[in-house]
Amino acid sequence: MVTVKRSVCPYDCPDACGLLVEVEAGSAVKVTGDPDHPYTRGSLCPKMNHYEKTVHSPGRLTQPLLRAGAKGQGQFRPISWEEAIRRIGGQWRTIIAEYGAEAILPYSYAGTMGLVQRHAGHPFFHRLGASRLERTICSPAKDYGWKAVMGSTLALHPDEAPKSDFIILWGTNILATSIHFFQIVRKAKQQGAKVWLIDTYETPTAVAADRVILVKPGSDGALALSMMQVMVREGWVDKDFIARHVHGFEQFKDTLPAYAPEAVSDVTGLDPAVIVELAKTYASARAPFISLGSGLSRYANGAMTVRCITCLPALAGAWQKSGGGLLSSISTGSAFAMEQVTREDFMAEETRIINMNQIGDALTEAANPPVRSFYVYTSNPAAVAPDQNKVIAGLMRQDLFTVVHERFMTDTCLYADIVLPAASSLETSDIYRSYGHYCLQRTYPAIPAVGESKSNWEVFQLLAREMGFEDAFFRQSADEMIDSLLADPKPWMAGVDMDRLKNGLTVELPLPEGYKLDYRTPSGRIEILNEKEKEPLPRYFPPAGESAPFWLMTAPNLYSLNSSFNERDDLLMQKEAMYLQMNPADAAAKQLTDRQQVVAFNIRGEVPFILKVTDKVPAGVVVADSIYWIKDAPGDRTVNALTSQRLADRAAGSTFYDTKVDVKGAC
Ligand SMILES: Nc1nc2c(c(=O)[nH]1)N[C@H]1C(S)=C(S)[C@@H](COP(=O)(O)OP(=O)(O)OC[C@H]3O[C@@H](n4cnc5c(=O)[nH]c(N)nc54)[C@H](O)[C@@H]3O)O[C@H]1N2
Ligand SMILES: Nc1nc2c(c(=O)[nH]1)N[C@H]1C(S)=C(S)[C@@H](COP(=O)(O)OP(=O)(O)OC[C@H]3O[C@@H](n4cnc5c(=O)[nH]c(N)nc54)[C@H](O)[C@@H]3O)O[C@H]1N2
Ligand code: SF4
Ligand SMILES: [Mo]
Repeated sequence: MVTVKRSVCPYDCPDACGLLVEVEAGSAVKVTGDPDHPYTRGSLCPKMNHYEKTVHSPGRLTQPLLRAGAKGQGQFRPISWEEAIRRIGGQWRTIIAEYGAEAILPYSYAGTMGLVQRHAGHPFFHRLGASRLERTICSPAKDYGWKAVMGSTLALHPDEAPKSDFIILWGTNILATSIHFFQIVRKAKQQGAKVWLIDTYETPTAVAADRVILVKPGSDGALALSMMQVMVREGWVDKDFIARHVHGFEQFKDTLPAYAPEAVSDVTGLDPAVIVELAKTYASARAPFISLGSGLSRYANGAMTVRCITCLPALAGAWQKSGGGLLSSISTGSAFAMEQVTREDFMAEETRIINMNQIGDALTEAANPPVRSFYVYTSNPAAVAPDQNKVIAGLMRQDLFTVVHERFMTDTCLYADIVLPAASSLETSDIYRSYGHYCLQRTYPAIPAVGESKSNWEVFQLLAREMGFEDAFFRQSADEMIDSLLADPKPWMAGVDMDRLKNGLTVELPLPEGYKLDYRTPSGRIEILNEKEKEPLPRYFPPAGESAPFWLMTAPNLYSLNSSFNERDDLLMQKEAMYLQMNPADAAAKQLTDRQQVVAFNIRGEVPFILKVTDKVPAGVVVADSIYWIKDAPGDRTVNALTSQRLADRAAGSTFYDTKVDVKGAC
C-alpha cells in the first residue's frame, strides 16, 4: 500500500520546496512537489525530482566504519555503533587530558537546513568545551552589506517581482539556484516586465533576460556607484523619498563625481553608454526590482559591493512602489528561539573560534592547543572548503583523529578514522524555514532510517552519554526539542496557525502592512551614510585579484548543489564532465582546443579539467561550475585547490570567486 507523507527539501537552497513522498513498504518510491505549498506550488528542480534515488542510493552508508588502510585510500571495515562511540570517547578523553577540549574542532555546514538537525552538535560541543567554528563559508558578507544600509529591515517578499516592470538579476543564476524565483521572473516577463542580467559570463539564466551585461569580476560596486552618479547628475532620483527616508544623501552625493561612467569604464569593462542606459532604464522604471545574488559578495570587496548596490533602490524611491525594491536574502532568524537549540550557555567559558574558510591553515599550522580531533557532519570540507591542498594535507595528518558523519563516502570520509552513517531528511524530524521566502514547515520521518544510519541529533545524544553529560537536555529526542521550540513562539509567530505547523503543513510568517517603508536602522532611515562603519560612505575598492591572466568563476551547477548530488549517476551524466569553460579567442591564443584536457593553476594548486570552448564566457574569464567529488574528476584535485582562504572585507566571509588562474594544456 502506498501512503503519501509531507516533507521539505532539506538542501541549502532558497526555495525550501514542499515535498510529497510516496512510501511503500518502508521505502520512498516517489518524491514530487507539494501543490499546496504557497511558494513552490508543486514543482521541484531536476535534482530533487528523484530524491528517492538519493535516499535509497546503493552508495548510502549503512554502518559505522573504521579505517583499515592509509588515510585517503578509503579502506574501512564495519564496526558496531557501540564500538564506534566507545572509540571516539576514548580518543577524545586522551586528547582532552593532554591538550584540553579545545584541541577538538567540530566542522559542519548546511547538508541539511533543518533547524534542529543542522544545529544538533552545537549544545554538545559547547558543553564539551571544544573549539568553536565560525560558519561563514556562504554569504555573510552579503548579509553584512545589506545590513549596513538597511539594518534589520524585513526583506522584500519574492511575490513583489511579478508586479515590477523592470527586474535586474544581479549576479544570480536563478535557473540553477532558485528555480521558483526563475518561474516568478518568467511570469513578470509575460506580463511585460523587462529583465536584465548582470553577471561575469552568460549563465543559463540569460535565456530569461532581455539584456545581458557582463562586468569584470568584483567590479559591481563601481557599476552601482556609476549608475547613481548618472542618476544624481541627470536628476533621475526621487527627491521626496530621499528627503523622507534616506540618511546621508548629501554627503554621499559629493563623492559620486569620481564614478562617472567614463571613469569606471576600465574597471567594469563596460562602455560608458551602457552604464548610462542601465541607469536610465532603472531610474525611469515604474517599479524597479533588483534580485541580488551572493556571487558578487564572495570577494575581498564583497560586503562593500553589496552596500553600494543596496543604495540604488533608495535613490530611485523603489521601495514605495508596488513591485519595487531589492531582494537580497530573507532572514527569518527571529521567528524561533534558536538559543534553545544552540545552547551557548553550555559553554563553561568562551572557547577559541576557528574560521571554516581557513580550515586548511587550522589543520596544518602550529597552534596552542593544536587541533588533534576533527568531527565533521553535514558538510564535505575536502571538496567545498577553499585551498584544498592545505585541507587535504591537514586531513592526512597521522596525529589528527577524524570522525565524519555522512550519508555517502564523500572526499572527506576518505580521510576519516571513523565514518558514521547519517540518516537522510526523510528519516528524521525537523523544522524548516527558508532564505528565499517566508514559509515554515515541520517534518516527521516518512520512512525508517536506512541501514543503521542515525540522525545528527541521535548521534550527539550517544556522544553526550559517552562523555558523561548528565543534563536532561541531552536525553530529549529531536521531536521533543522541536515541540519545545514551538511551545515558545516568538512575537513574529503571532498570527501563524500553530496547529497547522505542528501537523506538518506549510504556514507563512506574516509581513506587516507597510513593511517596505519601515526601516529598522538606528536612524529609522535607509543609511547610505553609516557612521558606525569604518568607511561611513559606500565607495569602490578593487577585489584582491592576484596576478594571473584569468578570473576563475566557480559557480553552482543546475544538476548538483555544492558537492551534494554527486552520488547520482543520472545527474552526473547531465553535467557531462568537469569542464573549464573558456572564450574561443583565449583558447586560440593558448592553442587549446575544445574538449581537450587542460590544467588550471595558480600559486595554490593545479587542477585538471576538460576544456569547453564557448563564447558565453568573455575573454579573461574561465568558468568551472559545480563541485565534483575527486573520484569523478579528470585528476586528483577539484576546483577548490585553486580558491583562497582569504576572507572578505566584512563578516569573515569566503572569497571563492576572487580567484585568478592560468591555464595550460595537460601533457
Ligand atoms: N568553489 C566553490 N566552493 C564553494 C562554493 C562555490 O560556489 N564555489 N559554494 C560555497 C557555499 S555557498 C557553501 S554554502 C558551501 C557548502 O558546503 P556544504 O554545506 O559542506 O555542502 P555540501 O557539499 O552540500 O555537503 C553537505 C554534506 O552533508 C551531508 N549531509 C546531508 N544531510 C546530512 C545530515 O542530516 N547529517 C549529516 N551528518 N550529513 C548530512 C551530505 O551528504 C553532503 O555530503 O560550499 C562552498 N564552497
Ligand atoms: N543548483 C544549485 N542550486 C544551488 C546551489 C548549487 O550549488 N547548485 N548552491 C546553493 C547555495 S549553498 C547557495 S549559497 C545559493 C547560491 O546562490 P548564489 O551565490 O546567488 O549563486 P548563483 O545564483 O549561482 O549566483 C552566483 C552568480 O554570481 C556570478 N558572479 C560571480 N562573481 C560576480 C561578480 O563579480 N559580479 C557579478 N555581477 N556576478 C558575479 C556568478 O557567475 C554566478 O552566476 O544557491 C543554492 N542553490
Ligand atoms: S534543491 Fe531547491 S529547488 Fe530543488 S527541490 Fe530543493 S529547495 Fe526545491
Ligand atoms: Mo551557500
